[in-house]
Amino acid sequence: MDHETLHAYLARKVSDADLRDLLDQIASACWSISSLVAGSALQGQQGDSGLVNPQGEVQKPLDLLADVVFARSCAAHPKVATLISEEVEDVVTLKDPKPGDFVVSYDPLDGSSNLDVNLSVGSIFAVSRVSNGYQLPTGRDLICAGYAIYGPSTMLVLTVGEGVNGFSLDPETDTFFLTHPEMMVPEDTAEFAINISRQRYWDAAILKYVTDCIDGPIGPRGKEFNMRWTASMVAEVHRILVRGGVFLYPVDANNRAQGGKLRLLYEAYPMALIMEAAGAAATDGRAPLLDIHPVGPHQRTSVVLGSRAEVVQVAAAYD
Ligand code: AHM
Ligand code: MG
Repeated sequence: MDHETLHAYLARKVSDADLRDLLDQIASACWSISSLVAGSALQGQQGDSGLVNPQGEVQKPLDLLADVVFARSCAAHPKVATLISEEVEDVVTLKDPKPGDFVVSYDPLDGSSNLDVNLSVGSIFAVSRVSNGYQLPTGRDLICAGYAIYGPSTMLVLTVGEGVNGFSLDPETDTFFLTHPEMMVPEDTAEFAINISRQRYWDAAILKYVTDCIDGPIGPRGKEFNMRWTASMVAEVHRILVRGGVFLYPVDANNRAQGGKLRLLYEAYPMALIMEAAGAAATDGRAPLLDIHPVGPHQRTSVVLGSRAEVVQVAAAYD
């Protein structure tokens, strides 16, 4: 085995020592969360906590633990000024923000409905710099984004602006090694991901796009499509990075009042930065997700991301 460590990769690629240290801290938070996830049944941390998050969703014990781990790791860094977490109602100000300080937005444990059934979950994060005294970063402010996936193996997938690189956690040494350099999403795909149980709520455009895929060779697309849905965005994005595909969680008649299902700052933005850095696209069906202006920390959005040619097809269905 001759893989570069995450630490060596960061030393080579990230010139700002503060950002490098922050990414090291985030990686160690992900390593801790990976152990918590692996031990959750033995530690009696499955089931619901009986609490709800700011969006009224039931929190799992591990949602809360992962949030504490993530927040502590980030707060230990002297230049982190602001934290925005899925599990915390208000934006947390850690210090008087100075220009160049960091804002970290994160979902400490995404897809946590998969925990009790032992399927992949993950952590999602984005880093930006404090700017203009405005608390919420826009998508184009992000300087780095990534996710950790806790699956058959634990991986950290990262972009520091250009390119996307995947690091696998070696359980023998508790070290992340670069195993998936320069991940790129193929432009074309024949695999889509959507929660089809919501079909009766879909807009006409989504219904047309999915119906055309399902019609396969006898429909307008003229080819066979496959479908996957893991109910874990990290797992969907990881699959798309490895073998292509398109993921849709659109605004529909049932979630329109909330603005959609997935959250802009700590779910959609980070995955959009990763997709764009891997040659793929990420939109709300029409416009790039990174161009949406945030108005609240827990704002939701429609999400369509993955292989470029399919994202274009969805946009065409909306037109
Ligand atoms: P969460 O942050 O509460 O875990 O919700 C986000 C998750 C995504 O990972 C996934 O794409 C989606 O919710 C699944 O939703 P559904 O249960 O409607 O299939
Ligand atoms: Mg989430």
